[in-house]
Amino acid sequence: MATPPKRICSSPIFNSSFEKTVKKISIEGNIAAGKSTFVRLLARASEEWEVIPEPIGKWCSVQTTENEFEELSTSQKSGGNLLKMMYDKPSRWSYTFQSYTCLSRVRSQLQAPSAKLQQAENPVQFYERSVYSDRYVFASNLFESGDLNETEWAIYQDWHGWLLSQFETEIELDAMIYLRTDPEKCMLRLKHRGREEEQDIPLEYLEKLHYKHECWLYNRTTKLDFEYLKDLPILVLDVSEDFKNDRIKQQELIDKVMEFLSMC
Ligand code: UDP
Ligand code: D5M
Ligand code: MG
Repeated sequence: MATPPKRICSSPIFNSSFEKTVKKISIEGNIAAGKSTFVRLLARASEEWEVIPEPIGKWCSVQTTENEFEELSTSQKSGGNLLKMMYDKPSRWSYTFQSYTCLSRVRSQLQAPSAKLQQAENPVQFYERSVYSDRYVFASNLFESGDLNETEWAIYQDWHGWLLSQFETEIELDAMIYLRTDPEKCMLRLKHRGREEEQDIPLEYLEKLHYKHECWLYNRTTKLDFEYLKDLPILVLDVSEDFKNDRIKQQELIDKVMEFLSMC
């Protein structure tokens, strides 16, 4: 299902008279829906497509600034595994986690296209998730579950809104792709992936995140604070069936993405 675009899709990467445009698309979906698998597919599908994976490695091994602590060993420089800390003690670490994920996503979304992409006729950058899923899925859910308190949620929304307004034109997306599948399937995939930090995640958490995604990207009933997001084109792809090992299914998905891109 694709909603028609109501906004011109262009993000200037050159300010010269030879203005080229790069489309910025985020890939959204629940934990273990298949986003990383899907972006790897996209990266192989076209020379004109570049993917920016979620910087999860940074969250699992927070590093202190090297220059400041030159005398420290590598293990001493590590600020720890923030993902694990958040899952182990969400009421203590959720706010810290949101500040760090948002910082790393802003950095990712500001990343200039590669030299190769700048030569492309129809360049596209695909991001695994976005600063918007941070807020409208995760942070909002953590607030509702009491792991962010009223004060933290208010401060978060204040700086999140302000920060994005400062980088508005550079960060704005042209469209989103929602990889939709039920929470039970995500749980199976999560267990299959076996990421250590996530092994105690209950199905109930995935159900809550699923509901957040559905309200935001499928039913489009979430109250949004960024005007342009309200009309953003969204392609919904059902990924309940295995596509990782199914060439035909993969091609079907790529075809849908190509058709969608031609409309936005
Ligand atoms: N996976 C799978 N079949 C699929 C898609 C994903 O078996 O069609 C597996 C994938 O190999 C991984 C797990 O499901 O072990 C979660 O996928 P991924 O890491 O891509 O999900 P993400 O969390 O990035 O959405
Ligand atoms: O997402 C990677 C992991 O990171 C997964 O355990 C969810 C978690 N994550 C990602 N962003 C957030 C925010 N903003 N808050 C809390 N948790 C988050 P995966 O879906 O596996 O690629
Ligand atoms: Mg992933």
